[in-house]
Amino acid sequence: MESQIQKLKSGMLADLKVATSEVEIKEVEVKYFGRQGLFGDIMKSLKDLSAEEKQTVGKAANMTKKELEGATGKRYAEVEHEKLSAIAEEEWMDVTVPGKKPSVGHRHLISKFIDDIEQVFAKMGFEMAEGPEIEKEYYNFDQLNIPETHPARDMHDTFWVKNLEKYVLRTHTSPVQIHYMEDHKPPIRVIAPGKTFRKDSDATHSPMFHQLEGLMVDTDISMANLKAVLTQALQQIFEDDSIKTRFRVSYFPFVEPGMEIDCTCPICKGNGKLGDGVPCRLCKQCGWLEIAGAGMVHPKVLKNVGLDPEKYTGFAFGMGLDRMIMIKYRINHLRLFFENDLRFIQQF
Ligand code: FA5
Repeated sequence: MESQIQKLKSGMLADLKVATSEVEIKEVEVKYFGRQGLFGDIMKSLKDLSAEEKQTVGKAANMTKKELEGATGKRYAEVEHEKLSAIAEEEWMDVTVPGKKPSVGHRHLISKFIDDIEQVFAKMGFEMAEGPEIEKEYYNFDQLNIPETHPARDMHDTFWVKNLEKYVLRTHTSPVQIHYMEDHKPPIRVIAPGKTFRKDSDATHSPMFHQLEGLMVDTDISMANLKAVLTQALQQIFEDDSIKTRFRVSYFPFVEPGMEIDCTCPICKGNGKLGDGVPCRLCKQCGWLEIAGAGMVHPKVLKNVGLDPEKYTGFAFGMGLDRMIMIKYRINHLRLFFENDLRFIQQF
């Protein structure tokens, strides 16, 4: 009987040695100590022994069981340790290696330029205003005296909002004039930079571009004020005191008279050619660059917002900001503004 116990012991120890997971150890436990287990068979056969033998064999059997239970516990611990070591090996990392720096973006040149321009106008007492980019036809066209038949309303120029009748992506910042005059009484001195949208696309036209609207309304505003404000502003924006402006007659339904404003070319200083006689490519040798549409606010527009045109006059202008940035920073394609290539953006 004692040799049977020894055999069982070495059998179980061998089985435990090759068990490599908790499940396998459990199977070994069941094989030996389970209800139908091999150890149970030995205990059952004790009943056939003499009282004296029962005592010695029983004692030996109990001691062996204890030993085997200890060995099982040890094997569980070993397997757990092996499992954790494998995980540690797999997930090992060197915490002393320097981390990767997350790349930080850069303020876009257009945002920087708008901030700079706001500073220039703020010094002249202009406030900042905003308006919606998805605009009612009423504000974008009707209130600005742009009749239903005007070509600017044409599908070729304008993005109409589908399923939202009479809404457009604003084609200019001029509707902010109307919003502002509805909410404020003169004296008014305000600028409104923002995104505008038209069905255009080439090196100097993009479907989304930026404009800056300016509006000044009071009891005694004339074109002299417009000239003074814009000349001052352009000199500061281009950081060049020699810049001059000129007005050319033009037509916008919301101003009367209407004009295009040109400024002397900041590259050739209005000469049409550079110091060494090379023709100036920026202004195509004419010495002037078109900068803004402008004019005196049309009496009908003043009436539309409830202001008496006999009492109040005002000027308004709208600059194309992207073109001004192209001029100031010598950028030759609008596309560069919208590709979001950090190598470009980080230069400014
Ligand atoms: C206007 O949009 C008028 N609202 C300006 C105005 C305001 C006149 C107040 C009178 C009083 P215009 O369509 O000319 O005008 O556009 C103004 C400027 O926006 C242009 O000179 C040009 O610099 C810029 N611009 C127009 N279309 C584009 C485009 N597709 N891409 C980039 N810039 C553009």
